[in-house]
Amino acid sequence: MASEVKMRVLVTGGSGLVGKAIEYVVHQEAGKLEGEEWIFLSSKDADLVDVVQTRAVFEKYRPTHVIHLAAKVGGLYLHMMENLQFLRDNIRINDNVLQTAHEMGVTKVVSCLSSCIFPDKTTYPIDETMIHNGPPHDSNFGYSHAKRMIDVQNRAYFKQYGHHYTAIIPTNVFGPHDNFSMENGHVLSALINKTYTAKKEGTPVKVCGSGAPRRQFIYALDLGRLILWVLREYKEIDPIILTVGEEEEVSIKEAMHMVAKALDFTGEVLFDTTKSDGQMKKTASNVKLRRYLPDFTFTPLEEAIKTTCDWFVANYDIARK
Ligand code: NAP
Ligand code: GFB
Repeated sequence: MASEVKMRVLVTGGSGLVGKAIEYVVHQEAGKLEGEEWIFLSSKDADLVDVVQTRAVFEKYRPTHVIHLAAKVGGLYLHMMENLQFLRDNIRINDNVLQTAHEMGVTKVVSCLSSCIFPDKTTYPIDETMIHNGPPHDSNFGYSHAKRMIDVQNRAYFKQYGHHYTAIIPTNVFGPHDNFSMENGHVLSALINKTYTAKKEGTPVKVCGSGAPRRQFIYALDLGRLILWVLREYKEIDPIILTVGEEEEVSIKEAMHMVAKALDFTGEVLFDTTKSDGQMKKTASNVKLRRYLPDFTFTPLEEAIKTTCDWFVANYDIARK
């Protein structure tokens, strides 16, 4: 007799950087418990901007739990060009997923915010209580406002229906299966592709901006492990920041050096100061996370960058770029 399904988890955005990391943790690190079913969606299964397709895919899989990652995503320079599309697509995707989850009786939803949605003018470190304290950085105001509304909507579902819909707030994520586009990707993936290409062609690497901005990077597999903990153990509606400690923050210049070392690149590195630096920093506190998980071990940044570079080189033909 088939065993009873206790939890059926639908992962929206399951084909992306974070979704693939969760899939790895679930299938390769024994993250899946007995009686669980995991479904990883891509936009080919359903365009979640469209409510009819969203309902159809929920009807098909009838999840009890949802990890909601699907979003229009991009690095600083794509945001600067397309704030309107980031706002509209993400508002629609998020409302379609949350409302359909509600209509179909989903027990728990874990959605994904981002540390770039916090107020631009703020004190540091930023913590979970500050999300709505002022306008976000102008470069990605569309995405930020759409993401902030997830937190508002989660609170409304709890107030009106007692639902346990919550959110996580990762800082900058990177790892295998990232989008390595030199134009539209996030900084580490773009720099990995630029450096690999520069080494092949014997040209300098062009880093955008001054190299002075600072970022807290979290490795996608560490994030995947933490998201499983949130799904199983985290009981709050209020969001939780998932990241390394403040002391792990590095400058873009330092990150570039780590990429160059990992790819054994000894050529020239140029800084194109005609390009925007974006937010100079958005240092986030992981004190709340540490209260829950004092012993969680993060992969050291240099080691995770090396693994990501090795993955990119080995999978160059299939990597998104
Ligand atoms: P990603 O690699 O670009 O993946 C995005 C995922 O969303 C893909 O699976 C994509 O499907 C799916 N998707 C996009 N538009 C869709 C649509 N209209 N309908 C259905 N699915 C759609 O992005 P990621 O870095 O994994 O991001 C995952 C989550 O983490 C997002 O919510 C993002 O805002 C958040 N986040 C990311 C970072 C970061 O640094 N990367 C930092 C903080 C928070 P296809 O593969 O079919 O296109
Ligand atoms: O990852 P990123 O694009 O996004 O990083 P944000 C931008 C920083 O890296 C800026 C520098 O300081 C850039 O000047 N940089 C240097 C580069 N070279 C490059 C390059 O080749 N490509 C890119 N992209 N940057 C994001 C939001 O902000 O925060 C995202 O836009 C996401 O949506 C992420 O939520 C967490 O960190 O500035």
